[in-house]
Amino acid sequence: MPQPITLHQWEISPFCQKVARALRFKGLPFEAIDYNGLLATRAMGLSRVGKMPVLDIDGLRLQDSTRICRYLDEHYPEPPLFPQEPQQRALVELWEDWADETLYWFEVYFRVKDPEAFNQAVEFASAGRSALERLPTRLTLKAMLGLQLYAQGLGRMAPEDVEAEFLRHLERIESVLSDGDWLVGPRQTIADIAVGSQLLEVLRTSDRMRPELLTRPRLAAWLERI
Ligand SMILES: N[C@@H](CCC(=O)N[C@@H](CS)C(=O)NCC(=O)O)C(=O)O
Repeated sequence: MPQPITLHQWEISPFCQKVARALRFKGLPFEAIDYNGLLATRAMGLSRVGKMPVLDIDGLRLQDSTRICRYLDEHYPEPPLFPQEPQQRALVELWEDWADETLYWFEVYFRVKDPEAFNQAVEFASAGRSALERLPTRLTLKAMLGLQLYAQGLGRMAPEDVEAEFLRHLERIESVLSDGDWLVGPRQTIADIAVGSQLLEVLRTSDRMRPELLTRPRLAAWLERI
């Protein structure tokens, strides 16, 4: 009998959403466990790295969305997340890495710097837990994300410069989509899922950036498809 698949997650994490989308793309049923409120401390013990997502599958415990998606493609090949053709595969992997390592920080930036978006993040991260856990959750999120943003560099930039860089990224995606429905090749790949998971979270939380995402017609239609 196949073992159940368990996704350990924070609902607001674009990396956890990326894995959930990849599992749905493959038609693999899974259970998601949220580590909201003070349960977040337990998430640290799930893997050596301490970050989420973590996936339990086939008797293994995997950490890191990129490694998880690669595993899924190797063991559950249909439909493929990565193209077979080496050049296309390299492009897909570059998009995925760019989404995870660059675009992610803009998502964090808009979440932390916009008070409404931050309140919403605290609500999501406290769902299902005692009201007493809301304040420590708020303080931890603020300190952790604020510190990471500062260390990464975006947290020290002028807001108008961060926004201008983000809009340039959106323009690039809009340009690439003039060539077809998906970022690389004729089919949806992990490139679309990784980039889309970051941008869909910005769309959900940032009142300020939402119009920028929705007024670029090819980008808006592509987000709809994801
Ligand atoms: N490269 C990792 C990044 C995962 C990641 O940064 N997850 C965040 C949540 S969005 C996290 O667990 N942060 C807690 C920490 O940095 O300790 C992946 O793709 O899974």
